[in-house]
Amino acid sequence: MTTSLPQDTLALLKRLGVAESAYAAAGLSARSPITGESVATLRETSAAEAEAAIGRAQSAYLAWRKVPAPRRGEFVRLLGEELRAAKADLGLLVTLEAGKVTSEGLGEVQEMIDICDFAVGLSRQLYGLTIATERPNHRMMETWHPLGVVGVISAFNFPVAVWSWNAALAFVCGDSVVWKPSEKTPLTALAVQAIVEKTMKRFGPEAPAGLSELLIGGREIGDVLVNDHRVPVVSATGSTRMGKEVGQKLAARFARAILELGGNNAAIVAPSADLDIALRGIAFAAMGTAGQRCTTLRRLIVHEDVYDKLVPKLAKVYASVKIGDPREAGVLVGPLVDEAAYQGMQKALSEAKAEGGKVHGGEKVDVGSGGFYVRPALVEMPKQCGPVERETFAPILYVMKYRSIEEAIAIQNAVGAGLSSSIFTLDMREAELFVSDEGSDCGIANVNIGPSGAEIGGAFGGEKETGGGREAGSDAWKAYMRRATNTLNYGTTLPLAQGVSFDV
Ligand code: UN1
Repeated sequence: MTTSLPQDTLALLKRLGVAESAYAAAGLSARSPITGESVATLRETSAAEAEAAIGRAQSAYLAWRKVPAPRRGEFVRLLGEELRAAKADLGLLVTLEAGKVTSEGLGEVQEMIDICDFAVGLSRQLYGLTIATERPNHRMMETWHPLGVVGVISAFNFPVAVWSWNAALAFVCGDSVVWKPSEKTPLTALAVQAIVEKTMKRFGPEAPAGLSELLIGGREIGDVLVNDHRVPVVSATGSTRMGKEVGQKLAARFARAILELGGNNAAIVAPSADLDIALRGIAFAAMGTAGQRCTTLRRLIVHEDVYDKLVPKLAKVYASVKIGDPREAGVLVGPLVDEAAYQGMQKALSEAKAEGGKVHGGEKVDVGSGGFYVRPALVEMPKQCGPVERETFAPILYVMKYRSIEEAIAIQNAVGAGLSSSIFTLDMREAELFVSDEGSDCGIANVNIGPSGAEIGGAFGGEKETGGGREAGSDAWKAYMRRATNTLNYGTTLPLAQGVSFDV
């Protein structure tokens, strides 16, 4: 690369329409994991500014809720158009700031476009039910109404898509959005905010100022959002520890929480599995995004009859996968986000060794650019214990043996997190058992594909310590609206429900 990373980044920000005043100031340092160097510094939002932003968003909501939902859908359609136009630049910015390989950076923007398309259709389908009533000449129905300001707290690993899953739905639902992105990825957030502002201009005065607000900074500024009574729902993506704190604060003021927390996702490889498909599915799910997705495959539960066929092949793939600058063609594994991620990985690996694990890979790789690059680790474990039971946000895949499908499902379910899971099998009974009531206890359960790489349309999220939130598809929109049950009497008497009489 001839030009410097900071130069490339600033040129991209400019092309994406971000005003220089937004990033050329002392304060928070935005680093690229590609080299570890600072590419820009930004001023952090103060608590007073955050409160003012929430106030603007609250006023915006009061105006936006009056705009008919299909018109709000038109706004999101335009947002999708702007994202299509900006895809190459925004995708590259994701690569620079989060370290994702080119196709994954672009894929993340595609996911934003997809949720916009989904939300446009949804804007004409915010249906309520009509319900049979026991009272004559009455009608009972439910109606859905805009909720208010939606708070979004997102993580570095999907620095823009997670915002869009929430924002696209919130906008069609008649809500405004206040976003606190990860302090590790503020630049992509500035770019998205610039794209939203451009869309608002195109849409015209019906889009109120304050419809989309951005708070730059760390946890303290996130807390302002979480504790503000004008914010009836907060969607928070990140660690289980973070979600526990946020969830409790929201509960204390009876606000809604949409929590997308840690995963400790497993795949079962059954004796009948198509091992070529399994190998490719496992490789992408475990090593893609350098193991930094919440849906990353972290535990592989392999039937003892196929273990010796699969694991050596997998070890070969691990030994040969190309690691390096995520902008380079052919590279599949980019950098870890920072040194702390690297240390966390090394700690988990030495714990695994102490528990009897046999480690392939995991070492630091010098790609000549600074940054924290590692060879993904494949760790053969005698049983599920120690670090296998928790999420380490790095490319470590623990492999274990099983004998019966019931045992495999029990191992799969025996961890705190409940996000995603999969089984590789051609045996229909096993596949059906895995997705049945007695099967995987996760929010996502797949057959013959890995646990990561979910598409827009299905509800995304998980159970147990993953937090229970659902986003990005199905009826997830309901979390961004309030439901009212309405009973209307068009008769000339007043019959009471349950046969109660109250004659005055
Ligand atoms: C996340 O890791 O935070 O299913 C979200 C996937 C992506 C989203 C992951 N569509 O892997």
